[in-house]
Parts: sequence; structure tokens; C-alpha cells
Amino acid sequence: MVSMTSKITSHAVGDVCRAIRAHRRFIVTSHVRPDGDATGSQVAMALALKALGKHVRLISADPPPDICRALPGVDEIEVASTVTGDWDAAIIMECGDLSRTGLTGLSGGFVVNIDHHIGNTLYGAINYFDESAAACGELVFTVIQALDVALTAEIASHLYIAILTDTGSFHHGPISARTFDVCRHLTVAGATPSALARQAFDQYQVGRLKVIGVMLNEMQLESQNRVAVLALDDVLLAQSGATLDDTDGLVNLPLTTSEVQAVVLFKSAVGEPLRVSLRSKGTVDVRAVAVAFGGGGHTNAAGFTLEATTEKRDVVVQQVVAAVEAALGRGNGKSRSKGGPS
Ligand SMILES: [Mn+2]
Repeated sequence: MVSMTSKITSHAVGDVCRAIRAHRRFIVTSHVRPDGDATGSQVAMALALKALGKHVRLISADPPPDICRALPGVDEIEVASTVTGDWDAAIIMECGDLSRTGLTGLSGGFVVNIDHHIGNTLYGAINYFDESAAACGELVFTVIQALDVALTAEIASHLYIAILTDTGSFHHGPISARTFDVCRHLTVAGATPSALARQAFDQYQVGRLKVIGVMLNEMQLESQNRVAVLALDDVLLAQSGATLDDTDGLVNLPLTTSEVQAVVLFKSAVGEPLRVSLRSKGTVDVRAVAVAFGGGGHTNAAGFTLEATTEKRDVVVQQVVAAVEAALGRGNGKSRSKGGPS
């Protein structure tokens, strides 16, 4: 029999609905340093719970990303490191394990785990896990439909932002007919794709442009331009007048060329472990590299943290080069796919 343990132990959407109906006071959260899918899924779920008359508290370890701040409900997110007070159930989205929430006070409670990251540890009393979803927002949509909650323009906008950003504007991840079917429903319900795309991708500060200039100027290219290595640090950010928020997504820039098949981005800040982000196209599996260093993610988008030494950086780069060569064959890159789906 095919190994599908995760599918067997994963619950169905009906189990999530029963758990929601059976409880009254909810904590809704997602992961540290939330992205559009984390916050979009979190707030959409909270709005749906409120429509059912539930008591809901939104808690996050870090503030929501700028791209979500203009949407209704986001200002209700409490930023805290511990969950206090009385609650009956916690719905945790986008977290492969409980520690990914960055919150204490959740273990021991009734937890509903909704996620699409490969490697999810199924830590909840209810685990709605589906790695074939392009975004957690796709799963939240399914839950909201199953709950028979009316899809308002507000809920639809949050879920659209979740899918739009997690797929990098429909560039990567397991984008399927279901993804577009969900987006069709969201658009019918009042999500406006052009306005939300502007909101998601065109709201940066000038500091970001300056960071891009310096960062690309220092870019290192390996394996006949098939691997790009980028680095960001506090000094570069300060010089550019940029914040860490301004650097979101910059890891994808080299992939806009036909040559580059994988990207390594080292983000360092004083007093913190080195954060390594990996991106790739097609069959180049950067998740396997991340897992080897204790991290995780998806085939085309993964990450991990590392104690920063130059030697370790070199090892990471070598492993990504090896992953590209394994997927595309050694040599001058003649065999690489061009313009195909990624
Ligand atoms: Mn996601």
C-alpha cells in the first residue's frame, strides 16, 4: 500500500465543523512572523466564527504583515507571547508544529490544526491537513463553506490575499483547478483581484528599492548562473532606510531570470541565528536541503535557521547547487526546463 500515513491520520472537514460547533470560546492563531496566508487565514476564520456567534480572540506572536493591515478585522489581532484567559478551543493555522505559533499556553488545550505544509506533525485533537492545497486559505475556504457561513466580501478578501500571496501571484506551489475554483467563489463574493494584487505587491517603501539595489549588486552566482546567493543584514537595511518587512519576497527576485533555478538568501541580524530562505523552480527540491539543516517547507520554498559561520554558509550553497544538478543534470544547463510550469 502506498505510504499515506498523513492522509489516514488527517481528519476531514466535517470533523473540523463538528469541533467548531461543539465549542464556544476560541483562540485563533497562526505562525510567528505571519505572512499573507497566515494572517488572511486567521482573520477569515475568526470572521466566520463570529458569524456563528462564537467568542473569538485573535492572538499572534508577531504583528500582521503590512499587506493585510488595511483589511477589516486585522486590528483585532492581539500580539502576545502567551495565551491567557479562558478558552475552549484553539484553531491553529499554517503551523507544522505547535512551537511554530511562537505562543505558550496552548499545549494541553483542545487544538484544531489546519495546515498544508508537508511534514505537519498532526499535533491537534483535530488535524485538517492537506498538502495539496496551494494555501491554508484554500482549506479555510472549505471549512467556511462546510459551516454554511455566508462568504462576505471581507472574508473573501482575506482568503484571496492568502492564496494570492502564498502562490506568489499564482507562480508556485500546488496550484490546482480547486485553487481557481476557490478564487472564483471569492471573486463572486466581492474580492477584487486587481485591487488586492496592488495591495499585496505594490505597497512597498522606497527603502525596499534601495535594498534591492545593494543586494543584487552583491549577488553571487554559482553553477553556471543556475544558483543565486543573496545576503541581507542589519547594516544593509540601516543604510537603505529599510526594515525587515521591506525585504519580504526579495528571495524570489533571481527566479525572474530564465537562468536561475534556485536561490539561497541569508538573513542575519545581530544576536539572532542566521535565517536561511531557499526558493527554486520545478523539480529542484530545496525542502530536502532545509530538512537536512533542521528546517522545512515546500519543494520550491523552504527555510531554516543556522548558527552563522562562513563555512556553514558554503555548505548550504553547495547543497543547493547539488540539488539543482540532481534535478537538472550536470553540465552547461542545456537540459534545464524553460518557461514550463513551476
Ligand atoms: Mn501557507
